[in-house]
Amino acid sequence: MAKLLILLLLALAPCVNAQQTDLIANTEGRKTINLNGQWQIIVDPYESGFYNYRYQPSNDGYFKNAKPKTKSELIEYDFDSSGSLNVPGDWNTQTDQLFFYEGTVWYKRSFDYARKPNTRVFVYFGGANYLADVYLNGEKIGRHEGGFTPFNFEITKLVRDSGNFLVVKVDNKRRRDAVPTLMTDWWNYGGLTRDVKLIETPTTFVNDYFIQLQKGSRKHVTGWVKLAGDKLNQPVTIRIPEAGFSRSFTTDARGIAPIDFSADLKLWSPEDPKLYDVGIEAETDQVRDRIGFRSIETRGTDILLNGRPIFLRGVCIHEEAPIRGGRAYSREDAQTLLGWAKDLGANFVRLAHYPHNEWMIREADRLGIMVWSEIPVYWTIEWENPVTLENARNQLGEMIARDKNRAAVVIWSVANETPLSDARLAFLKNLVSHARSLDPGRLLSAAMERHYINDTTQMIDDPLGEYLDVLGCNEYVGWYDGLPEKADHLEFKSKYQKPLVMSEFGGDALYGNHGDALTRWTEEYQESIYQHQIAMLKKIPFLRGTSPWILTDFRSPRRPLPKIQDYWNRKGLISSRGEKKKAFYVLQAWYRELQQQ
Ligand code: GCB
Repeated sequence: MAKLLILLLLALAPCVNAQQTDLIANTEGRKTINLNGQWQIIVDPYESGFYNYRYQPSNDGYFKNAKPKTKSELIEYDFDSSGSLNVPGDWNTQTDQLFFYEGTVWYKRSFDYARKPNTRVFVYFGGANYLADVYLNGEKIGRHEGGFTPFNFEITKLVRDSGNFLVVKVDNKRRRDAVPTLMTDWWNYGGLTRDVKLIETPTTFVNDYFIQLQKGSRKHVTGWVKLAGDKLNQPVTIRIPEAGFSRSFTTDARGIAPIDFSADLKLWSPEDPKLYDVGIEAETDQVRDRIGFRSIETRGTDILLNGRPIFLRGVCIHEEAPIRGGRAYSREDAQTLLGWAKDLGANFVRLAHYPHNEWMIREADRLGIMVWSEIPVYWTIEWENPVTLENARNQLGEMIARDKNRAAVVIWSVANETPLSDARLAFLKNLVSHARSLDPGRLLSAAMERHYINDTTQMIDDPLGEYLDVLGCNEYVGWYDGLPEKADHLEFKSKYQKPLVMSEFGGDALYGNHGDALTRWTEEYQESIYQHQIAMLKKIPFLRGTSPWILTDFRSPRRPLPKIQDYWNRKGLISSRGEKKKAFYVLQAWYRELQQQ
């Protein structure tokens, strides 16, 4: 009972980061000052910049950026003569010394900023893996947990005209109670991995908005606008000039105005990814965005885009930079990865296993690629820990906050391959209802497991399926589960009358390694998996999408086999250097065939 009460209280708590201001969701449409570039860094494995020798938090840690004032003063660190790292970017691939490092690195960047009267200023981080403590001019301004979602803190009162120093302690130690937990199959890239910027706003500004088609409708737009500041009660106009639309709404005492209107809009689709310029104009602030409108729903075992059944021809992608390696963070990275997906014939990508940087979503919007976006509730999370649940809820909320206006995102996924238990079901049901309350329009899914009910039948009956719109299912027939031929005799059954996306299948091949189709790690073996898998998948009557594992090879500490893996998961259809393996063409041929239908 007590546990239930705690869970309930936590579920009602608005945000895990008490000091944090609401996310300024659209940073593209406002005035920003870029803080990317070289930051000074101090590697601090013992966290002695944070704790004193009695392991108590210290009052004059590295965040003070102190300098000796006399020749006798003892100060044992100095940002300005320490090394530097590029931001955005992970630390692991910028210097060999930090390749396997998991711990704390301090970042410092100095800047000048002449604040104009009647403005507010925020510091915005696209992502910091995993735990970030942020200080400005020696004062703590906030903490953020979670490696893949954005956050911002207001610095209006602290910022000065010149000589500001922003210090961030970034700690990527894995923890049993964290999200993700200790065990994953990807590299734990640490650091300020995404863009950092200052955002300048008027005193009362458009903090956030949600402008999308109402579920089930292709004309009716609903949502809300939210102002922050002291002039909360204002008229706000939504303008879509190209559609000849303009309508005013009035925000209430909390600064919120529900939005509700009908408009004749050309719908967004992979064939025609139409985006409109949308203006959100209050008296005190104006923001612009590029928004697409489309409907997404399910009917029986079908997925309907704009009312028409579709098949999701997809592929999974990790957020790793092609060729350069390390975390992807730029528009060019997104263009390369999504360009390869297009080349494959994909109209859909599963962005595994955490929210990717915003460029990916913005580019997908522009290119007409549907997106499955997920949070790192992966494998064996602490299902009974209310703090873990709150952390997962917060990451889910931040993912939805950033991308809720992107037409490309059609599916939010709450988990990947999580083992059945009552506690896990309660945890994931909580996430499902949280996602629905934040975004009633999109489809919800999770990558689940299945099990054999006899030698030739796989059953999908995970109790979580009842709460999802789309069933996601990972299977490795031909790799972890028998040889490729095994797929020929397999049948899939489902307890639910719902669409299935085969969210993972595949196997490893080292590019350029050739042999016969039964020799592990060869391109021929991987090719054979895809041939047998595709034949099997074609026979599943309720299959409405596939996202095989995975577009490109990616780094993983779990994959040490010398000369083959060398700490890479080799299930990519493309090598880390951009070379296409044989299986790529097998999948491409099938996707072309599907495209003709
Ligand atoms: C899975 C996981 C994925 C792994 C993959 C593999 O089921 O969801 O994160 O990387 O298998 O290669 O084993």
